[in-house]
Amino acid sequence: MVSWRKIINTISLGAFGDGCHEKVKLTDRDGLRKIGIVGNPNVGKSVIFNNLTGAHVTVSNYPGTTVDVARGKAKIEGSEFEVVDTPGMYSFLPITEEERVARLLLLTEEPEVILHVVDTRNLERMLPLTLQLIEAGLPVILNLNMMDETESAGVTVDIDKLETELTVPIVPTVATSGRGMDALRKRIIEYARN
Ligand SMILES: Nc1nc2c(ncn2[C@@H]2O[C@H](COP(=O)(O)OP(=O)(O)OP(=O)(O)O)[C@@H](O)[C@H]2O)c(=O)[nH]1
Ligand SMILES: [Mg+2]
Repeated sequence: MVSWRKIINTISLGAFGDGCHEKVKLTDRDGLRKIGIVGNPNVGKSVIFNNLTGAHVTVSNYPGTTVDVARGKAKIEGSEFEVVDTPGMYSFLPITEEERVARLLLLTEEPEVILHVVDTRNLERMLPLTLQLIEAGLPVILNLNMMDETESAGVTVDIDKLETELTVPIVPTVATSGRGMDALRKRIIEYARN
């Protein structure tokens, strides 16, 4: 299992943007284990978030910013998790305020699982972020979303091969219809157990 402290401590503070005051652990409120949802804008993160969480969702500004962060709870095979829907990011090296917040959330809140949601139609454009997350030592599951649109576009993905290359679990979904969501929950709980 990845040591989060180690990652936080070894990533150069310069990359955080404006200083070390941001290295605050923000939520351990109920001691729940966390799932962080990340990915480019408009790939289906919030639909995945809504599928995973129940009715009790809170949306608040990330401290000191105008960026909204949604948090909810998911119960998977009897284990409860806090799920955090992070703002869209193109890169793990932040440029926009949204990207900075997304990066800080990942590095300060220590999710046990990072769900990287991608629009599979544009997989090639999205994989660099997957690689950045993996290289940062984060516990990534790659979620190939929009599989309906991908299939309609005639694009196929060799999931087994990609899984072997990336060495992280990969789960295809259609978030809007719920297809693949049970498999996603299963992979999350397996991953969190390891
Ligand atoms: N066809 C199809 N549409 C989807 C799927 N998942 C999400 N969508 C649609 O894609 C659009 C974007 O979904 P969101 O969940 O808002 O995307 P997001 O990643 O949260 O976007 P930001 O919060 O702006 O970063 C919405 O219109 C969804 O209904 C899917 O699997 N298939
Ligand atoms: Mg969203």
